[in-house]
Amino acid sequence: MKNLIQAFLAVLVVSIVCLIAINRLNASAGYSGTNTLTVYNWGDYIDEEVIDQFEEETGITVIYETFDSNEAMMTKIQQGGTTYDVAVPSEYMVQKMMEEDLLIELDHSKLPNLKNIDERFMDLAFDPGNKFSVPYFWGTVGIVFNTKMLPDMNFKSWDDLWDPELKNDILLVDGAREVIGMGLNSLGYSLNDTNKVHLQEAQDKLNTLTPNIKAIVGDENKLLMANGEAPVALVWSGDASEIMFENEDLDYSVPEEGSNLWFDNMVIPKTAKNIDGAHQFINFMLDAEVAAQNTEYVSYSTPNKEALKYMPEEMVNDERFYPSPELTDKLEVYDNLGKKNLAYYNELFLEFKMYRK
Ligand code: N2P
Repeated sequence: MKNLIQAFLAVLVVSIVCLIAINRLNASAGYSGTNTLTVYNWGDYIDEEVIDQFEEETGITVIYETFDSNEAMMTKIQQGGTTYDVAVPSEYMVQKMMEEDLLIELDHSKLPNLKNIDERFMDLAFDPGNKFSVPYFWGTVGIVFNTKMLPDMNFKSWDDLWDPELKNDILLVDGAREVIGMGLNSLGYSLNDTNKVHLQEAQDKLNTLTPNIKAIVGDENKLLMANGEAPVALVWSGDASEIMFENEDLDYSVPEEGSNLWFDNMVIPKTAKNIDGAHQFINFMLDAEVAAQNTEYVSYSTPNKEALKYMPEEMVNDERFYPSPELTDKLEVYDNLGKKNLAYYNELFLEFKMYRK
């Protein structure tokens, strides 16, 4: 009997030790639903120290993955292979995800820091009442250029890019809406135009830009511009802002014919496993000091009005990156054009990329 009890106790102790070990392993390898959070964001779009702080404060381990276009992000979420807890789509993609029932309604009672967001960026047409999304960064699309390498140019017009002097000089951001949009804007059409004749005209016009294009790139554009390896690039404003701190010869212009005003937003996809953790993460990112630190690092424009108080004045007062409502009113926000039209934009963009080869 004594032996039996001893054996039973031994088995019990071994089982408990095993259970503890398995638990620890799961937590560190990211298998435990409640102790990990999978975040899906644009490349170069967060200060990793902020992630460390969140992990320390909450004990949640963040698994962080990046994408480089709204379309790539959407495809991955639809495939459902990875269960993302937080993603960061732009406004037109938020709307598309809402329509396709891919998002969880946010619990505002778990997001007290939402009060820090400037009202100007709340309750926008793509998500009335911010039911599904909260603002992360915002900005414009424009041209960053090197004033030393191109002393006679100011890029007040999109057509300046077609100057034959710019042979093999231009970097384009690798985005269908941005590039086709530039073609449309340069012809005086809307960024949300779905008229196939207009879109064809835009593609034809873009094809004539080919001799001036050096490359169509992602985040590498920043290094090439900062190092003076290219004199001009079509970029999102925050990329310009970041490299302008590194190279004072650079300037940024939003052409007068019009351009895009965009908003990137945090959402919780339906695939989420850790909905409570996702709210904690979003609320953490909305904290004024966290947002200020993240903004100084990333250099994009923050919608967090409380964060502005902790940021350097020269950053906050720079009208190129914090344009007034009078200026932004003249810009266009992308509409969700629907599946067919979006696919058509992508097709035109792919054809344009192939035309260059
Ligand atoms: C950051 C990209 C920002 C995307 N690298 C603008 N929507």
